[in-house]
Amino acid sequence: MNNELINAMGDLKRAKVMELVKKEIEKGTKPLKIIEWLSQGVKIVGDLFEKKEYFLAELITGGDIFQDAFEELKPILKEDIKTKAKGKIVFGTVKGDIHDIGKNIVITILRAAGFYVEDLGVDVPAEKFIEFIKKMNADILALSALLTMAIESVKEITNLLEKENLRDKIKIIVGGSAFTKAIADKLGVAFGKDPQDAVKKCEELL
Ligand code: B12
Repeated sequence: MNNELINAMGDLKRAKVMELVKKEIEKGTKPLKIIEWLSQGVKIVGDLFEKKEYFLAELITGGDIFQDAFEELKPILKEDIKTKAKGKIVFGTVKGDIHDIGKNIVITILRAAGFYVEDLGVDVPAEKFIEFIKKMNADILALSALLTMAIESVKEITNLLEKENLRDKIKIIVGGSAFTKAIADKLGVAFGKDPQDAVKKCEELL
């Protein structure tokens, strides 16, 4: 555990975060491990925001530093993924939610693992997901949501899939801090907690 890195991320010390990330890369630490530490640091940012010690500007900075650090890790991520998979995935952050850092990480790793992933972006309406599922004849629908209220958008998507008689033809996986396994179970969908879990669950779903 690199507490210095976790705290530098939580304290929004961009230069320190970048320096420590580079050091970890040089040491040969696995990129997914570094992402785990950065995520713990960004969780501190979220918690301080909740306590009103940080404001929107800090939230934005936190996301931005994470994104910068992730760019450093991207080139070495591929080596960290071993898998047999392959299938077509439609991926997006659901309507009402614009968080995409986690989504982008999971997509990078799924692609590195050999999946074809169509990234529909953020704040994606249910109809657009359905359009792409049909167009691509996709195997899996992957949905990201960090806002609790965005869970409603997932229900809207599953309802529309039922209406279009597509629900049995597509597997659904959700992730992001709005979800727990219990919530996913209630919705009748799979849950992935991080990029490694996403690869594992998508392989199982196929
Ligand atoms: C950075 C950030 C922002 C940035 C987002 C920048 C961006 N481009 O994404 C900005 C500043 C824009 C933002 C805005 C807002 N935010 Co914000 N944000 C965060 C913060 C600090 C970090 C999120 C993050 O990027 N984490 C790092 C990534 C790597 O982690 P992750 O997203 O969880 O993803 C990982 C896993 O969940 C998983 N995963 C993610 N998606 C998927 C999908 C699948 C299929 C799978 C399998 C796995 C998976 O894998 C990822 C990698 O490990 C969180 C705090 C937190 N604890 O999450 C708050 C947080 C999510 N935000 C929050 C809020 C309230 C807001 C705002 C409403 C604030 C406001 N007043 O305007 C707006 C909402 C705007 C909107 N409509 O969406 C709340 C949500 C509360 C709730 N439960 O509803 C949080 C929890 C902060 C808090 N504690 O209050 N935010």
